[in-house]
Amino acid sequence: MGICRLGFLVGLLWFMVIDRQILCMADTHHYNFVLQQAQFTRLCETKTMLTMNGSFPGPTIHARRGDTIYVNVHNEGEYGVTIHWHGVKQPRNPWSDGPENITQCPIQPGKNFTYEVILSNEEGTLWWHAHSDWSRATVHGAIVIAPALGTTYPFPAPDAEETIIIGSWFKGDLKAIIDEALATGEPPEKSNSLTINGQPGDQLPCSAENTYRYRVNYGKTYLLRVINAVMNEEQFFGIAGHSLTVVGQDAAYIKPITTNYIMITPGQTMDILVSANQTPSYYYIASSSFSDGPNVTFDNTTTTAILQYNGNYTTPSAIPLPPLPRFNDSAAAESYTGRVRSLASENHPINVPQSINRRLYIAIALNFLPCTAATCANSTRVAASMNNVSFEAKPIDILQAYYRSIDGVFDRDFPSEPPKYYNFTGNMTSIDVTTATGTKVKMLNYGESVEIVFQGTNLLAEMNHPIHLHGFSFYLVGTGKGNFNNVTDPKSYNLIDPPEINTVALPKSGWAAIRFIADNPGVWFIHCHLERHSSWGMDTVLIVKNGTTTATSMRPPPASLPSCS
Ligand SMILES: *[C@@H]1O[C@H](CO)[C@@H](O)[C@H](O)[C@H]1NC(C)=O
Ligand SMILES: *[C@@H]1O[C@H](CO)[C@@H](O)[C@H](O)[C@H]1NC(C)=O
Ligand SMILES: *[C@@H]1O[C@H](CO)[C@@H](O)[C@H](O)[C@H]1NC(C)=O
Ligand SMILES: *[C@@H]1O[C@H](CO)[C@@H](O)[C@H](O)[C@H]1NC(C)=O
Ligand SMILES: *[C@@H]1O[C@H](CO)[C@@H](O)[C@H](O)[C@H]1NC(C)=O
Ligand SMILES: *[C@@H]1O[C@H](CO)[C@@H](O)[C@H](O)[C@H]1NC(C)=O
Ligand SMILES: *[C@@H]1O[C@H](CO)[C@@H](O)[C@H](O)[C@H]1NC(C)=O
Ligand SMILES: *[C@@H]1O[C@H](CO)[C@@H](O)[C@H](O)[C@H]1NC(C)=O
Ligand SMILES: *[C@@H]1O[C@H](CO)[C@@H](O)[C@H](O)[C@H]1NC(C)=O
Ligand SMILES: *[C@@H]1O[C@H](CO)[C@@H](O)[C@H](O)[C@H]1NC(C)=O
Ligand SMILES: *[C@@H]1O[C@H](CO)[C@@H](O)[C@H](O)[C@H]1NC(C)=O
Ligand SMILES: *[C@@H]1O[C@H](CO)[C@@H](O)[C@H](O)[C@H]1NC(C)=O
Ligand SMILES: [Cu+2]
Repeated sequence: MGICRLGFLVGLLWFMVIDRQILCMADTHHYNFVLQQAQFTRLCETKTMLTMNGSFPGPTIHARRGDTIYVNVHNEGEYGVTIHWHGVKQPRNPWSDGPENITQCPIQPGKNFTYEVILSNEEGTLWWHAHSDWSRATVHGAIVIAPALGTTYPFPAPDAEETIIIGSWFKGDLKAIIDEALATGEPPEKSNSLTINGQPGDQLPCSAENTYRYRVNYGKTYLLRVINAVMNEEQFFGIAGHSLTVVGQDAAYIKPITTNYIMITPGQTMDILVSANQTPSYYYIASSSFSDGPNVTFDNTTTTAILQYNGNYTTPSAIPLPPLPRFNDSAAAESYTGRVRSLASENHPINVPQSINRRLYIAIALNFLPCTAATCANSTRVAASMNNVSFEAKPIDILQAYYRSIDGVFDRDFPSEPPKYYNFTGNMTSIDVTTATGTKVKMLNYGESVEIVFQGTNLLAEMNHPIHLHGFSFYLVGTGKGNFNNVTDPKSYNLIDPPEINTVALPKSGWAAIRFIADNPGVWFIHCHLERHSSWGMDTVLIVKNGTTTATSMRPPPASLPSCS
């Protein structure tokens, strides 16, 4: 029994005398995770791949709001891997955040590392995933965060709940795919199908028998925790014949949205209520890609699962599919995304910075660079950048280099605005498609109110990009099309109930403005969550300096961090 439960019993007594104050200390949980090779058969082929504990998706972590979770990760695989706890803010504790060579070096085969995953105000659904090369395709799982003891959901309690993870299936070996793409300078191959809870679904070859089925009872309501773990594609998702009531995103509650489909980017999570109120039968749960760039190769499969009512009825001869928007329907994606508002209630308040100390304007672009290695397929290679810097990882983590003042690992001059202004969303014929390269970080003072405007560009290919920030959630105060106008656009900001999220869908040739308080000292990665863009350098790092007290400073490193070879 945890301290929390003891506290709860005492609290119950107090409950009667003290104004509903249930004091409840956070609980701790311990998990053992083992990275290991395992065999899987999908799409008529068998392959051996890296997994957590032999399962795909990997094990679910359960906790309550405010708890701390210790996860000992033991690597029995063939190469070094790190794990990231996506959306967990990790106050003062970047040591356990996980991105490879940003906050730690990889856990090498035969070694282990215990992550201390510190929850604070996250409540709902998050996920964990490997954050080394492309291993996250097969190494990921859910983090389910229930309300703190003595509190409830801000909506009628569901009769049951389930985790729905949308993923990617590659027939080939993930490490070989990305290693080869980076060596040749060519775009990596696309996945062979999307999956729901590890299964392609019966629209795809050899997949009928194991299609994921979720059984429901007529008249009950279900909470679906939907996670997009896909590698390179944003998703449209829906359930035939059923409306979705979205109540949470990225582990923060939102004002309920009733819709027939969602658009969910890699990295995002959405909590959705579904009432089983239709004629008992079978209905497809389906997901297909939203990819609005010109001539972009993407996984165009539709993955399905079956929502299957319990009862005595004739098995339908045809199962209905939900009508999802077409793959390039930016308007459908943006209209769904534009509806999201924070719950912003008394029990779930928000704290949007109203005045700003620090402004960053970051242009996001795809580029070409000269390809000079012997392995290059062409004289150019595909690259990507933020503010005209294509990020390059180093063989030692930035956090350690910062903490131990090791010179020569990173530079502190990541630009606060694009080095050259041009019509970012216009005709690019005369714009230089190359980019600088480097390991540049942006330094922030503790406690600053930060606004970052991400600017999508039309360089090589305009498209929606899911931009993820580690160490924080942020308020999405505005989005728009075209070039950001720093005089007129802020006038339309939502400073009342903007969504509090950790991954923002930056509209195609548009902009997105986010705000947060830099109250988490540490080293925090920012990157596009389309894995190929991140691999090409669409990344940067924020370093938030210590405040003036211990409670506003980074914690010291744990005893046994993986060593850098
Ligand atoms: C993972 O496997 C290890 C070793 O078999 C086991 O001790 C641990 O409980 C498993 N973890 C989960 C979350 O299933
Ligand atoms: C984990 O690694 C530590 C050294 O960092 C070692 O002492 C310990 O035995 C390892 N635990 C397991 C389960 O391998
Ligand atoms: C897309 O590809 C086609 C055929 O290769 C080409 O004609 C067209 O210009 C391309 N469109 C863009 C926007 O790059
Ligand atoms: C998906 O794309 C492939 C080409 O990569 C094409 O042959 C196929 O018809 C497309 N399928 C669908 C359902 O659009
Ligand atoms: C199911 O319904 C059929 C016809 O409506 C009936 O014959 C059968 O006994 C029912 N089975 C059960 C298990 O209720
Ligand atoms: C989407 O793609 C189709 C071709 O597959 C094209 O006909 C249509 O114009 C495109 N729509 C938009 C909004 O680009
Ligand atoms: C690179 O070269 C290969 C053939 O070697 C060709 O098929 C491909 O289209 C080229 N890619 C680019 C981006 O030029
Ligand atoms: C990270 O550093 C290790 C050395 O500890 C190195 O082997 C690995 O290639 C580096 N990873 C990246 C992405 O640079
Ligand atoms: C930028 O380019 C777009 C698309 O061509 C155009 O509509 C817009 O007017 C241009 N903006 C400026 C300021 O030139
Ligand atoms: C883009 O600019 C080039 C030259 O600057 C011009 O030749 C071309 O017609 C323009 N394209 C569009 C779509 O405006
Ligand atoms: C607004 O944008 C212009 C360039 O368009 C830039 O020169 C100026 O510094 C910006 N002002 C602020 C407050 O960011
Ligand atoms: C920040 O504060 C921590 C704890 O007080 C201290 O160990 C560390 O040296 C300080 N500086 C940096 C750069 O982390
Ligand atoms: Cu991430």
